[in-house]
Amino acid sequence: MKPNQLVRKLAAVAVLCSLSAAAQAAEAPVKATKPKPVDTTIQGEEKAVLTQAPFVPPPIKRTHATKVVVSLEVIEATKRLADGVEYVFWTFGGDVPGSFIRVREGDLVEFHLLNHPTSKMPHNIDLHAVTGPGGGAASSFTAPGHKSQFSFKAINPGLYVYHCATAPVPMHVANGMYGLILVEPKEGLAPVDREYYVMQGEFYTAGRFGEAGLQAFDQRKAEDERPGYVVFNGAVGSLVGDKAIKAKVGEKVRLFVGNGGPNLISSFHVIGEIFDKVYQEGGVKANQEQVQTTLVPAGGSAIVEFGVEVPGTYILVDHSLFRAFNKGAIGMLKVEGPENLLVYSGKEVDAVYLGSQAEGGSETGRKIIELEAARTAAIQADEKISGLTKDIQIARGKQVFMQTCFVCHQTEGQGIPAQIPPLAKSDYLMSDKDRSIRAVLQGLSGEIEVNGKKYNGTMIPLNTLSDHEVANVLTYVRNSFGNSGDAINPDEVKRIRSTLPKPVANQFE
Ligand code: HEC
Ligand SMILES: [Cu+2]
Repeated sequence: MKPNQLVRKLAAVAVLCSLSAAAQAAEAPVKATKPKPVDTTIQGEEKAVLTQAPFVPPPIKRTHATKVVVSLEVIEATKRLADGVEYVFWTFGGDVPGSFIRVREGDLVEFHLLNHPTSKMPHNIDLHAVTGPGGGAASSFTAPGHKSQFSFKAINPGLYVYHCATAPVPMHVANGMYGLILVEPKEGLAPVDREYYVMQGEFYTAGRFGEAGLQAFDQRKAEDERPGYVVFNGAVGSLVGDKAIKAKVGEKVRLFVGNGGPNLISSFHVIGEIFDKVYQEGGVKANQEQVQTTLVPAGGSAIVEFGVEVPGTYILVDHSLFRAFNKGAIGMLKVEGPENLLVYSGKEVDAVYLGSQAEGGSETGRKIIELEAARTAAIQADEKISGLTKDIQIARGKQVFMQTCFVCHQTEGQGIPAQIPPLAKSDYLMSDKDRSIRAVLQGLSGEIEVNGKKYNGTMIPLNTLSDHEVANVLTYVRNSFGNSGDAINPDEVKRIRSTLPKPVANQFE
C-alpha cells in the first residue's frame, strides 16, 4: 500500500470508529463484535446501492476492492399476490424478491441486517456468496426490533441467491425471503444496454389460484409441492402491462434470473427470443450459446443475454406451462423500435394468447372481483338460495352416510335391534344437536336410551371426517328416515371440535 493510501485508509477507519461510537451512544447497547484483522487489499468504503426488482444497481466501475456497507431491513407486510388476493409476505427490503445487491470480487461486505419492530418472527440471512458456515446465518440471527452485523469477503464472483435460514426454513423462504447478490468478477461483465432482475418463487396458499381475500400459508400443500401460485417478482402481473420490462430494437438485454423456490425448478424461457449467451447456474462463464430454455434451480440462478432485433412483446415464462398460464409465471419484455421485416414479419397476438392474465393489475380485473364478491353476498342473503344450500348439504350428507354410517345404522337408519340404535325417528338424535356432533367426532359409548329402548354399545370416533362432512351427514340424518330438522352449519362442528381433546394419534403432529 502506498503511503497516501494508508493515510486515506486510516482516515476512513477513524471516521468509521467515531461513527460507530456515536451510533452506540445513541442507541440501545450493541453486542461487542470480535476485533478483525486488517485486510490491506481494501481501499475506502461505500454504501451499497440496493434496488427492487426488476431493477439492478449500476455496473461497478471501480478497479479496486473496497468495503461495501449493506443495510437490509426485514419487513413482514400484507401485500397483493394477485388481484383481490393478499398474502402476508416476509421480505428483505419490503418486497419480494429481496433487494438486489451488487458488489465486486474481493470486496469486503459489512452486512447489517435489521428486523423491523413490527415483525412477529426472528429472521437471518444465508447468502450463497459467503464462504463461511451457514453463509452468515448464525451471525445474522435477529429478533424483531433488533439489528445484527457481520462481514465477509466476496471471494467468489457469480450471481448468488440469498435467503432467510431461520427455522422453519422452508416456511420463511415460502413467504418470500429470498433475493440475489451479484459478485461481479474483477474484470467486470461485458457491457450491455439493459439489465433486469427477475426472480421466480412459489406461494402455497390455502385457497386455489385467484381465490379472493387474504390467503394463509398452507403447510400441507408446501410439503406436497402443490403451490397455488408460481410467479415472477413476488406477485401475479409484476412484469405485465405497464410494469413490463423494456428495451429498444438493436439493444442487448441481460437478465439476472433467480429462483427462490422453495421447491420448484424453473424452465426459464422467453417466448420469441433465443438466449445468445447463458451463464448457467449463475457462474461467471458464458458456457452455452443459442439456448431456448434454461434451467434455474431452486436456490440458484442463471444469467441470460440476448439482442432484441424485432419490436413487440416477448413473454417470459416458466415453460412448465400450467405454471405460466394458470399459476401466474408470466412476465413481459416490451421492445420498441422500427420493424425489421427481414427478421420477422407478422402481427402481435399476445392479448388473445394471454387471456385474463394480460389484465394483471387492471381496472377490469378488480371490477370482476368486486362483482363476484357482491354476487356471493347476494346468494348468501337470499333465503330461496340458502334453502337450496340445505338441499345440497343433504345430498352431500347422503354420500357420507352411505360410505361411513350405514354399515352400522343400516341404509334406512333403522339400526340393529339391541345392538345399534336407530337414527330413524330417533328422539335421542333430534333432541340435542351438539350431542350428535360430539357423538360423531368423539364416538359414543355407555348406556343410552333411544325411543324408549336401552343400548349399550360403542360407536367409534369418526374424527377424520371434515367439518363439512360432519355437518352434511348430520343434516342428512336429521332430515331423512322420518326426521325433520334444521341444517347443521360446518362452523358449529368446528366450534365443538375445538373444545374436544386432541385424539392421541395426532398429539405429536
Ligand atoms: C361401527 C358402527 C357405527 C358406525 C360406523 C356409526 N355408528 Fe353411530 N352409533 C353406533 C353405536 C353402537 C351407537 C350407540 C352407542 C351407545 O350405545 O352408547 C351409535 C349411536 C349414534 C347416535 C346416537 C344414538 C341415536 O340413535 O340417535 C348417533 C346420532 C349416531 N350414532 C350417528 C352416527 C353417524 C352420523 C354415523 C356416520 C357418520 C355413525 N353414527 C356411524 C355405531 C356406529
Ligand atoms: Cu425469516
